[in-house]
Amino acid sequence: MSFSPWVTMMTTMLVERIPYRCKKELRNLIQRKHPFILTGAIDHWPAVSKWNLDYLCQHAGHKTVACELGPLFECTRVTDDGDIIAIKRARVPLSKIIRVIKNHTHQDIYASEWNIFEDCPDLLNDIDLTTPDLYNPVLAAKPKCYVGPANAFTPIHYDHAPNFTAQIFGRKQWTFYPPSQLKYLHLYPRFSQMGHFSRAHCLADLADYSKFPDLRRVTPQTVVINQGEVLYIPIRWAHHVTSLEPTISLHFFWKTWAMYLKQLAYQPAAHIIGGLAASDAKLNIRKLFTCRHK
Ligand SMILES: O=C(O)CCC(=O)C(=O)O
Repeated sequence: MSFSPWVTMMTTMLVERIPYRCKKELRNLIQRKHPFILTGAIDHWPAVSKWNLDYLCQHAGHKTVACELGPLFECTRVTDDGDIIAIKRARVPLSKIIRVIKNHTHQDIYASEWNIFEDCPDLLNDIDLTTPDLYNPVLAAKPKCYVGPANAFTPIHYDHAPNFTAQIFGRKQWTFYPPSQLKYLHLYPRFSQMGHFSRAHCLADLADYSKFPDLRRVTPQTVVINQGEVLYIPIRWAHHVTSLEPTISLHFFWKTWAMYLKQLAYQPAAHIIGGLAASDAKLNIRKLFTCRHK
């Protein structure tokens, strides 16, 4: 039996749910460079049973956290060649953000990229950086926390680094586009600051084929990631994300060895004086583990 290329493409695009077995198998899965959802990998993390909006408020309510106010692109002015002029991000006490999320008074507040373990090292006791193997001390960036309301929306973009997202509380819907389809996503000019974002900023834009005709050619795949699951997002897989309810997630970005070596080659001086982002990650893990074991 032979399948048409279209059927083959649809089949190869599936984002599978895979039970976590061991680190070796996880490393093999990463090599496939395809998103997947890992189940049963963080069931032992106290965070999965303990964390919710009230818990974060109790432990970190007094911390001031960066958040988006309003849909990202309504408050972001972008020039014709894709440069950002301004992003409306504010620093707001977490307790206030959580009050807004709980009272449904405003859909458009989203605490994003919060370095939660720097602010609250004690919360490291609620996760396990060693299982599954989410944290490579040399390559990792600081884990980032996102806290937002139902319908919080992150517009289509792709990332230059791979990422594991651990869904700690609530559910999120992710829609993926493979790297081969980036050319249909109406991206901003490649080397501009917005080069990894689509000009289609919201769900209405995605359905507007008169404005974005190439979007007819994409075959997105949508998955829902549940509380306690981990999603792997390879580099250059574009995605947009909608929270289905109030959510808390932890995002673990890291560089591949190829990226790390390229960075070393390009920035030897920075490396010598210890200014590399990766060294920052190295210092950071030391700090993280010091906090964890003290
Ligand atoms: O969870 C979100 O809203 C966005 C996260 C994201 O885009 C990412 O981790 O690459």
